[in-house]
This record gives sequence, C-alpha cells and structure tokens, in this order.
Amino acid sequence: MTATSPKTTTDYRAAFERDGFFVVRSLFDPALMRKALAEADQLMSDHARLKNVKNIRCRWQDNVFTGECTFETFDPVIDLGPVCDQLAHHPRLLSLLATVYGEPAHLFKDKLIYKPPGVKGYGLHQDWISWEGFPKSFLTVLIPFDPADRDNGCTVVYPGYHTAGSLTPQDGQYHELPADTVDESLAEPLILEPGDVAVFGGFTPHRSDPNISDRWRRQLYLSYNAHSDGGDQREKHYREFHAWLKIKYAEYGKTETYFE
Ligand SMILES: O=C(O)CCC(=O)C(=O)O
Repeated sequence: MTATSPKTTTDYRAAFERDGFFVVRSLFDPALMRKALAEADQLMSDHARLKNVKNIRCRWQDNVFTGECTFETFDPVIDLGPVCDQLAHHPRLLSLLATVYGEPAHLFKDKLIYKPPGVKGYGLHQDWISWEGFPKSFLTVLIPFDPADRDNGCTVVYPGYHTAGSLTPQDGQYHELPADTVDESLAEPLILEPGDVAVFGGFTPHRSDPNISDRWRRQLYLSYNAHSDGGDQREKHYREFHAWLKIKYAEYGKTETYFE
C-alpha cells in the first residue's frame, strides 16, 4: 500500500483528507476478531429463516462460476449480532473517527458482507447518493473477519478522486462509474488481516473483483457521519433506504418484499 502508512492520529486525518482513505493495522485484538468470526457463522445458522430473497435485510449476488443467486449480506446487522454492535461502538474506533472528523461520529449504517467463494464483486462506485440530507461526511470503516486479498476479492479504493465530490448524476439513483473514471495504476487493494481496519470516504471510488478463491471474505462495513452533519440519523436512513429498496425491487418485478 503506497498512498498511506500513517503513524499518528493526526496523520490519519491528513491521509484521509489527501487520499480519501487510510488503513490502521491491528486496531482490534485477535480475541475480539475471533468472537466476531464466530458470530458471523452463528448468524448464518441462527437466522437461516431471514435468508429470503424477499427480505430486504438480505443482499444476494450471483456466483460467477455457477450463476447461482447466493446470499451475501445482512444489512443492517448490529441488531442481530452483539459483537458487530460492540465493534460499531468500540471506544478505540470512535476515538479514531473523532480525530478524523474533529468531532464525534454517529453510526449511520452497518452491513456484514459474507462474500463466499465464487461470488461476484461490485462495480466501481461512490457510496454517497444524492438523497435529501444524505451526509457529505459519510465514511465507511471496513473491518475484515477473514484475511482479505486480491484472490478473495478485497475492496479496491482509488485515492485522490474524493476531492471532486459526486462523479455521477445527482438524481437520487445509484450509479456505477465508468471504469475509465479512474487511473487503474492508482488502485489500492485493501489487503487486510483481522484486527486491521480501512476507512474510506463516501466520495472515494471503490470496487471489488469476484471471490475466485476457496475462502470466504467476511467483512463488516460500518458507515458513520459527523455529529454536525445531521447527528444520529441511523433510523431515518434505514426508513428511507427500505422505502427506496422496495421501489427498486418492484421496478424489477420483485413485489411483496418485507423487512425482518
Ligand atoms: O464488497 C465489497 O468489496 C464492496 C461493497 C461495497 O462497495 C458496498 O457495499 O457499497
């Protein structure tokens, strides 16, 4: 990783402003990460009932080898998993984010992406979406439960582009970015070990390749906003997100969706 290797909290803020992302090594203890991995497995078995294509808590992706539509994500997850909740509110993480923002952070969104072997990745995009009041300070903390590398489709970020703001039409829709929006030679694959975290902004272009390994790539994606940028708005976000998802699914012919 070339763009950043900050050593102090002040450096993290500077790296975030300059590159739109940074990585912190060994923020969390191995014991906590073992509990997180065990919880991810437990959630899959305890909540098998939730894994329904009509349940908008769940996200699905195709397997690139078999074409099978495969369960991939719980969004949200902290109401199901106490260890995920603990990570989302961990004092060490909140203190890091307060340094980045220069003020307290509020949790905005939380999802656990399982990305089993064979599952497709995500096209190039920015997370920020032009919904009324969507916080410009939105950032995401990526917490790997498994080692993440190129083979299992780690998230790849592109430094520097965040300063241009939104690079897509601001029409309230999700848009992928054309691949030539970014210079591929600047790609920074987030190669991480459990305990590490990566932080990237809502305007930082990112994507991921399919998982072509025989290993899972379980990662918690926690998104936050700065206190002065709307305060605590997680509930409001999920209300809006669910209403938007239901409309999107209906447009593709998937009706009678529900949240459980
Ligand atoms: O799974 C990944 O690597 C990226 C996921 C992502 O970009 C998203 O959920 O918005």
